Amino acid sequence: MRKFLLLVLAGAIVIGLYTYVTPKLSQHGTIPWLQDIRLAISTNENPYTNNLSSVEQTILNVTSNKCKRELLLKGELFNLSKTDILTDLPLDVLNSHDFLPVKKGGFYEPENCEPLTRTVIIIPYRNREKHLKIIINNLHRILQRQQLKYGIFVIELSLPTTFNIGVLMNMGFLLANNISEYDCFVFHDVDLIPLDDRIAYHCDVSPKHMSAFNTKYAKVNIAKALPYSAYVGGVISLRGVDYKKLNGFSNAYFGWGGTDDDIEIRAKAAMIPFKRENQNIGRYYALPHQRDSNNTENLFKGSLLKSSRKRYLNEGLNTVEKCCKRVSIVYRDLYVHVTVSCDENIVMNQLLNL
Ligand code: UD2
Ligand code: MN
Repeated sequence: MRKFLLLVLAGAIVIGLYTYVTPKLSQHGTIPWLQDIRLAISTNENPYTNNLSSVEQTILNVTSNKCKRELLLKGELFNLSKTDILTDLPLDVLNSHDFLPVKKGGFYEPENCEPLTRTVIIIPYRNREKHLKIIINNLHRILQRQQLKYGIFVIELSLPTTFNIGVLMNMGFLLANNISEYDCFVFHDVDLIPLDDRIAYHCDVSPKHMSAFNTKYAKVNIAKALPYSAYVGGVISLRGVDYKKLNGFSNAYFGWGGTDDDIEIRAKAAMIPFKRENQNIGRYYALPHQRDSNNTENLFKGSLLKSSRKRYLNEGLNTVEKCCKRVSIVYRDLYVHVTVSCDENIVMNQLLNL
C-alpha cells in the first residue's frame, strides 16, 4: 500500500512538471536565435561569430547584463510583446500599477543591476496632450521592462513660431547632456506607440531607424509599412558621439516635412548611415491625428534637401543656441517638460550667410 502511494505521488510530480514546463518551452520554440542565446548563456560561449543582424546582436548584448539574463531566462521580455497599449492615463502620477515608481522628472534606474545603457528619450511637442499621456505611460512600461537607466524629455516650442522638429531635438540633446550623462539618444514622435518589447531602446554602433513598421503606412503598403526606402521618420536612435558627428538635426525646416530626410542625408555624408530595425520587431502603432495648426507643409523642403550635404557641418547642433533659448524647465511627475522659444528670422539669416 505504501509503495503504491509513493508511486502515485511520483506520477503526480512527473505529470505536474510536464504540464508546467511544456507550454513554456513551446512558447519560445519557434524563435531559433533565442534558443542559441540560451545555449550561449548556459555554456558561457558565444555561438555567433559574424553575420549578426543588429537585432540579434542587441539581444545578445542584453543577455550580458546580469539582470537581463534573469529576465530573458524567465522569458518575460517576450511574453509581454502584445498590443495592449495603455491609454489615456494621467500624467501626474508617480506610482502606477503598470510600472515602478520613478523619480520626479520621470527618471528611473534599475535597483539590482548595472544598467546596460543610459538612454534618453527626446519628444518634440506642442498641443498634443492626449498623445503625450499615452506615449509617456507606455514608454515607462517598456523602458523599465528593458531594465534601462533612462530619462524622458518633452521639448515644447512656444508660440507663435511655426513648428520645427530639428531645433527641438537639438535643444533637447544639449539640455539632456547638461542634466545627466547619457550614451544613447532616442528621438521619438509623440504619437508612435511601441508594440513589441523586443524593440531595443538602446543604441547600436550605427544610427538606427527604430519605427520600421508603422501602422499608418501599413494601410498603404502592408508588406513594408514604410513610404520609401530611405525613410527614417518616426523614431530613431543614435549614440551621442554619432549625433555630434552629424552636427545634430538641421534647424532650417519650419513646418511639416523634410527634417527626417535631412538627417538621413547627414548620416550618409558623415559615413554613418542609418540601419533599420527588423520589421517584425520595430512595430509601432500610429495614433491617428489631423495636421496641426502652425505646422503647414514646408514648401521649401525640396530645395533645402538639395543643399543638405553641403550645409550640414555649418548649421545644426552647433548653431541652435543662436536662434533658440530655453524658456522654462519643469520636472513633472513622469517627464521633464522643457519649453524653448526660437526666432525664425535668425535661422533664415544664418542660412543666407552660409
Ligand atoms: C511624419 C514623421 C515625423 C516627421 C513628420 C514631418 C512618421 C511616423 N513620422 O509624421 O517623424 O518627419 O512626418 O515633419 O512618419 N508635433 C507636435 N505638435 C505639433 C506638430 C508636431 O507635438 O503641432 C510633434 C509630435 O511629436 C509629432 C511630430 O512632431 O509626432 C511629427 O509631426 P506630425 O505627427 O504632425 O507628422 P506626421 O505624423 O506626418
Ligand atoms: Mn504624427
